[in-house]
Amino acid sequence: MTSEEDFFSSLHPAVQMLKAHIDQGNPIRIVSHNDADGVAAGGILSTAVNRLGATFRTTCEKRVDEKTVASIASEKPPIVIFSDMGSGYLDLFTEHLPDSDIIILDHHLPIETENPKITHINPLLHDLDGARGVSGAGVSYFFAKTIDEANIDLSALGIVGALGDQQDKGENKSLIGLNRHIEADAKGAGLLETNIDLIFYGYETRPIAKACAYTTVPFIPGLSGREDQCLALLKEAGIELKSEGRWRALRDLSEEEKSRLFSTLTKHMIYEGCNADSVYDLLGTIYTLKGEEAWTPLRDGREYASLLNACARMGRPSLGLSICMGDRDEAMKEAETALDGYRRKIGEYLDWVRKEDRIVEMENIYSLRAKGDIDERIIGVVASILLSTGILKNPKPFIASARAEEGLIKISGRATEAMAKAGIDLGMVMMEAAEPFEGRGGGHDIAAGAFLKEEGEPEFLKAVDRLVGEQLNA
Ligand SMILES: [Mn+2]
Repeated sequence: MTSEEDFFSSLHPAVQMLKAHIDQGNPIRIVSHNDADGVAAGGILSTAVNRLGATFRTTCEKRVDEKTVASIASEKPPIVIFSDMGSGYLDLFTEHLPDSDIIILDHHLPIETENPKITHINPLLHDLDGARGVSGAGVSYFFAKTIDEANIDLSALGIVGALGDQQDKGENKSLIGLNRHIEADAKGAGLLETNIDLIFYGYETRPIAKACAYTTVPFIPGLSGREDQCLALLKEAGIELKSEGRWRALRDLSEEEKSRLFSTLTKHMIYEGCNADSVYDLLGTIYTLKGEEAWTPLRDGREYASLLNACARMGRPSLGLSICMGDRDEAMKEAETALDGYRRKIGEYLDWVRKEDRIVEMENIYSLRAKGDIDERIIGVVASILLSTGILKNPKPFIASARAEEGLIKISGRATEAMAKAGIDLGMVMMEAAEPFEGRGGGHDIAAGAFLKEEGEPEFLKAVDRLVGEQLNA
C-alpha cells in the first residue's frame, strides 16, 4: 500500500467509532483549533455530524492544556473529536479523559500512545507531509468523505483550511500533497476554479484598490488595510479605475496594465524596506470558490480563510463556525466587522514593531518580546508577516512572544521554506526547548509555538538559538 492509501484506510476505524456512538444516541463533542484551519475543520465536522442526525457541540480552543482538557472532561462526553490539534497531547487525554472515546484528526507533530480509546489520524504517521500537504480541515474533510461521499461539497472548506495554514507552497503558490485530492474533488463538484495572477482578494469582482487594500496574506506593508494608499498607487501606475462607469476588477486589466501595476508594486515594496523578491509573493494561484456569491469575501479562498482567521483571533470563532455551516446573514455581517478590526490591529502592530525597534538579532534567530503590547492571538500572524516581507535583513527564524493568561507567555516561531531545507525544524526546537521550563512546544518545521512561564523566557530563547544552530550544523 502507498502511504496515501495507508492514510485513507486509517480513517475507517474512526468513522466506525463515530457511527457507533451516533447509533447509541450519544452527543458528539467536537473540539477544534482557534485559527482559520481549525474553524474550517470544526465547520466540516459539525456539518458532517449534523447530516447524520446527531446532536453535537463544537468549540474552538486556543490550545490543548490541562485546564482545557479538564473542562471538556467535566462535560463527561462519551466521545470527543479533536481537529487541527491534539496529536502532541495524547498523554493529557489519557490522564484527564479516561472515560471518553477520542478521535484525533490532526496534522501537527504527533507523539505515540498505546491507549486503545484513542483513534489517531495524522498524515505524519504515514510519512506524508503534514506541514504543507494537508491541513486540519483537510484531514477532517477526508474523514467526512469517508463517512459519506455526499460530503464532497465540504471540499471547498478543505481548500480554505489549507490556504489558512498557508500550505500554498507548490509552484505559483499552489496546493500540493494530499491537498491535491481535495482540489480535484472541489473542481469535480464545480465548486472551485483556479488561475494564476496577482493574488489580491477579489480578483474577479472587487474594485482594484479595494482588492489590494483587503489583501492580508501576504500582508503588503503600507497598502493592506489602506484603501487611500492603494488608490494613490494605482494612480501612480496609471491604471484607469473605471471603465464605462463601472469599477474595474483585476481580471479586467490588460497584460500591459498588469505589468505596469507590478513594477509600481515592486517600487513600493522596496520603499517600504521589503526585499525586492517579496513582490513575487503577490503572484500565484487564485482559488475562486464558485459556490459562493460574487462580491463576498467568501468567493476567494484566501479571503475566506482570512475571514475565519479574523473571527478566531478576535475571539469570535463561533461566527466562523456558523459561516462554515452555511449562515450567510447575521454571522456574515458580524464577521466582516471582525475582519475590519483585525486588519486594523495588524497594521497597528506592524507600525509599532517598526517604530519601537524591539527586534533583537541573536546568533541564529531573531526574537521579539512583545510582552503585553501585542495580542497573543495575533502574535503568530505578526511573526509570519515580518518574516515574509524581508524586513529582517538576515535569513534567520523569527521567534516572537506575547503575554497570555496566568503568567504564561505564548511563543510563535516562523521560518522560511529555504530555512527548512537547510535543516531547521522549529516544531522539534520548540518541543525540546520548552521542556526544561515546564512548558509545551511543538508544531511544524516552518511554523511552531510554545507556552511557558514568563520568567523562563530569556533562557528559553537562548535554548532555541542554540538548538537552531545545532540543526544548521548537523
Ligand atoms: Mn492547521
